[in-house]
Amino acid sequence: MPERHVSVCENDFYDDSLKHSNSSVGLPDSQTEKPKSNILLVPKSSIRVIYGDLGFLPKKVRHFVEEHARLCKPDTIHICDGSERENDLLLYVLQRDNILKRLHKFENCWLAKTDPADVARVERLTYISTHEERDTIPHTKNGARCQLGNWMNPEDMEQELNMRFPNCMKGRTMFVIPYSMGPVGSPLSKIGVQLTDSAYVVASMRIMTRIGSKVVEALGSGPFVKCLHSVGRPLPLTVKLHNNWPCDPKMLIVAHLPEKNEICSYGSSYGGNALLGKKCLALRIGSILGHREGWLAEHMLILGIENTKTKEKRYMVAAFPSACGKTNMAMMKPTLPHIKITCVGDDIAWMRFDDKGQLRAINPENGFFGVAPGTSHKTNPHAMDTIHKNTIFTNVAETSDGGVFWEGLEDEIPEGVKIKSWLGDDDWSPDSRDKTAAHPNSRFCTPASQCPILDPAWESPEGVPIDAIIFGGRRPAGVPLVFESFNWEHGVFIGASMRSEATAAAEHKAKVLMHDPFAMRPFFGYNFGEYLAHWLSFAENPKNKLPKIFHVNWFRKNKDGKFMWPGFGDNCRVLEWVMKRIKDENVAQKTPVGSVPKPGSLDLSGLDEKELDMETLMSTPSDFWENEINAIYKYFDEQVNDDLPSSIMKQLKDLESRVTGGGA
Ligand code: TSX
Ligand code: MN
Repeated sequence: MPERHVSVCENDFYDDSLKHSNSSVGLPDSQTEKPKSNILLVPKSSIRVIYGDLGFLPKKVRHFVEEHARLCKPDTIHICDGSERENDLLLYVLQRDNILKRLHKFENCWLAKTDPADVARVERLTYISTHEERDTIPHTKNGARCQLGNWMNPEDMEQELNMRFPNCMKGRTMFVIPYSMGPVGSPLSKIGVQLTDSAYVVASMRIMTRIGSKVVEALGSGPFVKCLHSVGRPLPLTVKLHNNWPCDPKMLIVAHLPEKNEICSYGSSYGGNALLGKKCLALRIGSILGHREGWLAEHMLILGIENTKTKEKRYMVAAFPSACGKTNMAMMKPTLPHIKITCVGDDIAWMRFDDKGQLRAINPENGFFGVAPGTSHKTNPHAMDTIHKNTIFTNVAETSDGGVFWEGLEDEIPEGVKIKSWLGDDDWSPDSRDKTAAHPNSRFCTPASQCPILDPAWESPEGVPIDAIIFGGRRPAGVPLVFESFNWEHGVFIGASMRSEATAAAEHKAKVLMHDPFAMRPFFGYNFGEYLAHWLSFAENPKNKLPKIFHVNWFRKNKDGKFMWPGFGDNCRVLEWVMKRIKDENVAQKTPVGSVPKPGSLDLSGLDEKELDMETLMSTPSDFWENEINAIYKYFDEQVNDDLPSSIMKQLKDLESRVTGGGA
């Protein structure tokens, strides 16, 4: 790519823009409501709009910008149009300020290193604020801490926000990002407007969502989610920054105010804390809107699967907790020659039953924000082919030839190339002081359009038809490779009972089974009991063609601790079986837990069948399941308590009687 990014002079550019811009934020005009208390009015023209024009924004957006400019007091305002010219300017500024470094090995690729204290979502400080606590979370039992979200009352929340946002953007530019989750103009899409004082956030939002003037046009006078984000470091600085990365982890908060259609995030610029379209809007606020409007916002990948022999094509969604390889599955390279997989999305699905009763899904995102470590040509070749241009990497290691490195790429780095770890050790080796070269939560942020197996219908405004819903988890024991639910209610129960092996905390190595219902535990926007009732309600409409529901487990281990299933591209064999079940082929047999493939019905051609113990891989040991059932009882009782729908409790009791042989 040309060096033109560097040749753009930021000051000239902004000064030049200013000549064409005559708007500014000052005293409220006649159409503006008087600002609420403790906002000091500033004289007209004290906050210059240096890019774009406030006058081109819909009145409601303009008022939102003006009100928050008066609150946060940025020096200047930049209204994003989403143009290439604008992106060049942002990349120039980010480079000049040593926040992004160009990776010369690739085309238009960039490396960001954060403050080591700002590297992940902070669930503990992520709140949903509603008048009624029970609208947000179930009442727990036995004094248990609620694992299904954090609630704060609106009065306390207002105080928390008032401690942070006034004057928080002093000396900085406030960017206004109009963005669409979902294709611009699709009836299934939602629009947000994010105010942020971070150019890194703008550059990332430009990849992960659709931004700019086309969104403003589509918005018109319609509703939008108000999103406010600040790094929490007004200028001049009062502390020394690490890696020039402004943040204030001590004051971090991610607040959702569904009753005001607002999201406020302070103190972090990292992914899910700061790119407010993704987890905050598309999942937490999205699930609330879906509950209200009769649709589903889910933490699911969407893929297409085609059998080129029978010419049949279907779409499926799948929900997995973290560390199960969801992005790998979304872009799977099948090992069966007659199976073709296409990718619609790797993280979020917005789904609704159309007027014919067909479930349809869109991917509200525009890019992939994937975990880098573990991604390689072996585990995910299509991701590797996606990220070699127009990508922002965060907290990965760099190589002396201007490339990137992370754990999992050991076999892919050229001879003689040196590795500089994310923490700055510039001759890193596996026995260096920095334990890993890349941070374990390091990311690539890359446009979906570059994925070589992107589905042709991935931006279809009506969504793709969904015929199977797959849940999954990392289960070392007891859980079969695949099983099918007996019906919709049983399937909802399977989603509610999901567990997955995870490292309990960064400092402990021990793996424990964590409950993660629907892989949504950190992302529920409202009471999980009501969420289950919402899922169950789709069975009440006789018009709805309910998709079949499955559970998969790629991670079962044998007595020697070895994985029993080859996984990765071989998972297409399981998906092909799912496809047969969609067509009601007689290839399933009942177990107490669900229906598993009949012997011989999974295509295992090309695999070393002597190495595969399919019987054990599909088994449902009753001692294991009795323990599992007890853990689910305890979880439902303590965490969901009175809000658990009775039919879900009945499903658990039915499972228990099937497992114990009808005794209970
Ligand atoms: O992503 C994974 N998938 C899904 C792929 C479509 N992973 C990686 C998980 C970490 C994010 C897997 N790991 C999968 C899997 O299906 N299966 C396993 C376990 C496994 C690991 C290695 C081997 C087999 C199974 N075999 C060899 O290494 C030779
Ligand atoms: Mn996710």
